Amino acid sequence: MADAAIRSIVARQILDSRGRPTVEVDVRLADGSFGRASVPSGASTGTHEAHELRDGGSEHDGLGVRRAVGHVNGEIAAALRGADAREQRGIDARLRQLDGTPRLERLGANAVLGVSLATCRAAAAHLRRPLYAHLAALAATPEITLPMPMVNVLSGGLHAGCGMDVQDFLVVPAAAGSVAEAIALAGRVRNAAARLMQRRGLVTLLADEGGLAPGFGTAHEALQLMVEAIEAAGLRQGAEATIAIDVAATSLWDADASAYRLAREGRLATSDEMIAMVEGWVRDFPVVSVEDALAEDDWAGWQRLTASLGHRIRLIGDDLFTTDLARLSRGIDRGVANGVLVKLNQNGTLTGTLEVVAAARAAGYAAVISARSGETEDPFIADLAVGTAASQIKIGSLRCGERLAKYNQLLRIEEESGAGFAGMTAVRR
Ligand code: 2PG
Ligand code: MG
Repeated sequence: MADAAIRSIVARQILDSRGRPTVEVDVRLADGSFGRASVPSGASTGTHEAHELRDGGSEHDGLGVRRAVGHVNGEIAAALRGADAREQRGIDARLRQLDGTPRLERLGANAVLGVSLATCRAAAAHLRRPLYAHLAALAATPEITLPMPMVNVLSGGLHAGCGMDVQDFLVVPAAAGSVAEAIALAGRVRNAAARLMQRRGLVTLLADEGGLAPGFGTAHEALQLMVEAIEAAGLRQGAEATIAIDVAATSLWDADASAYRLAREGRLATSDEMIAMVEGWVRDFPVVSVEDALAEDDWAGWQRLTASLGHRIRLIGDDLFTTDLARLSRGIDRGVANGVLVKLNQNGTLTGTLEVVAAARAAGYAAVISARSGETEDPFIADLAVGTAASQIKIGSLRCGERLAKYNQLLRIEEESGAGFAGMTAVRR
């Protein structure tokens, strides 16, 4: 067996940050090199995502992943034994072929992705390269950079029980000259927001991504608090700290009513009313980026939204594109959005994800690497963001071990790689 040949693949069921089962995979090569990776899971998911295989039944409320684990330990391990771990493209193609369905429904995208990522780590160990450097080689990235973090401050939607209609309000620390500075500035804003909430008698317990959940009735109130927090942190809004929003509008879409249901506001909204609402935010607040302002299949609305605001702010497609090359290509052809949210488990393989980043770059779309609301302590996406020179990264708030694992990895990479910081260049239009 050649040194980089896969000797063994072992999967197990572990828990994610919501205490739900997920897949962890260990890959060992002939020379002893080792790679381990685990798979995240979303709450506000898109219909077109790769398939997460769950067991059903009563254990773990039906959310067990023992079948996916079984597929790794059985069929996948047998098929990949002896394969060269450095050949990521070939490994991922083999995994897709083995599954045989477009959305990895048979083996489970959670099984396939775990193997794909653990193999990449094992290959990096074999090559004695940091993971980000191996990823840069796989992605043929001309020059690696550190991404601008967009840090969650206020949470609603499916990430916070007492939900606001809109899912995420994030701070983008424009004045930062490095990741370390960005984290420090964002931390100041987040802490200021918590103090302002406490002063108003609001509970400051944490939502799924470590953000605060004030449960406001309108986005306007949340944006007002964001601006107050920025100023209380001693920063000038717009110049030194800006705001990003993830509406996660797919979860607001009410198919029966054929409209967006803003439950907290107590009204239904058409696509054009949603667009008008976003236009108002951009007019009144230092908003530089809005994700999923409309639902995953509202292509006509997305076209109008992009025509109205695409030249002023980043419009990012998450559930819209689901890190899928065909859907992103369709968006690029139709002039829809100008950025793509990149989530490994929406795609199902590393190679497929890198293809999406490459297509985005070729079209001048921003690539924003993102965590899921259900995460593990695996920091893979920090290395992915650097290795692909992604302009932004979205990890959640500066709380919770599964989030800090990624922020801390960015800090380590910044120190050891000497790579430059992307800053606001790709965030601002
Ligand atoms: C999103 C993500 C992360 P989830 O909507 O962008 O915030 O949420 O993982 O629940 O899809
Ligand atoms: Mg989103």
